[in-house]
Amino acid sequence: PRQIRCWKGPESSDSLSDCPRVLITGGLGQLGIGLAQMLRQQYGRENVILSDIKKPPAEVLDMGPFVYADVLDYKNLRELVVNNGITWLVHYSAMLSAVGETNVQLSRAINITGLHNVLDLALDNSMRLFVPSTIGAFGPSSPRDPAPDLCIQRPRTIYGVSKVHAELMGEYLHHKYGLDFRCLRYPGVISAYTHPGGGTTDYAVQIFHDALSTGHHECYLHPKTRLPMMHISDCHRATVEFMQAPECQLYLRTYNIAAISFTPEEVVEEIRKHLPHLRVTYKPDPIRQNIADSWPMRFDDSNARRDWGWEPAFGLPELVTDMLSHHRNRRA
Ligand code: AKB
Repeated sequence: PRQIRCWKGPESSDSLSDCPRVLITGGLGQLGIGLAQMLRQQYGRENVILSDIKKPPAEVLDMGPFVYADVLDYKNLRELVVNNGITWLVHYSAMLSAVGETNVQLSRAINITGLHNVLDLALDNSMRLFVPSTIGAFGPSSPRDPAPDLCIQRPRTIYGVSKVHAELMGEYLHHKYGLDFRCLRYPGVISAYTHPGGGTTDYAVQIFHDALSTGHHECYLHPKTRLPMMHISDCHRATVEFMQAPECQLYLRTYNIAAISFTPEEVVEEIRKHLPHLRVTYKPDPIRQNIADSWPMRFDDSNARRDWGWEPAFGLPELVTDMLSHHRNRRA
């Protein structure tokens, strides 16, 4: 059963009052556009507003509403929330793991001060707030194979530290003031149309571009570095299903979600079933290798499966086939 009824189309007179009005921050990153598309299919084009500090490409403007929003500017955010009657806030604005280490101050501002702004806004305006966390919220002293929902978390990146802070602040405000805070720990997300930018898991996106363009990929991780990964459509579906889950089913406020776990060597082997001539060289980059070595190899997502029915659709063979066919279609 769903808590929120679906948008029934423009003719339905009672449909709009049942619909969430969604604002997505950091909307032009890897995840925002696809999530907006999925939400718009269910709740209507005008009920989902993408925002970012960057200028959107024309095709994004054609898809639905877009506004400028700077997560460091509380007044700007508040104006958007009030003027648009926002009820769900999806906070995608963040600096990822590897790039965060090159500018810790900026990362701290975006990932921590920005988070404080959306927490205050969500609390003051009774919004449901979704903040993604990550495999990066774990560190070398966490159990790595698999990492459960509740265990030691001592990450060694500013990104990880800020995500643990987000998990704890959101849960604190939920328990103290009833904030409807929801948080999923995402694995590395693999997408064909949008790029991540600055993450440790980005090789698993880049390798598909390289496989079909130059036929050569230089991997910055060791061939045997295993990390949890997920197809972007599984990630969007998990997010929507979790946002729609009735509150009474949520025994936790922060859940791991898992799909696949692979090493560079294993994804290469799978891609070579389609492209036997793919050439891969390995040149581990100390910063990203060090980060990856401190992260879980596998996620235990049994609580998400039990509480709100999470189930991934893409295994490694399906993911590889889908990524290659999207890239081929784009190139055709
Ligand atoms: C990163 O690599 O930083 C992100 C993540 C796993 O959170 N993709």
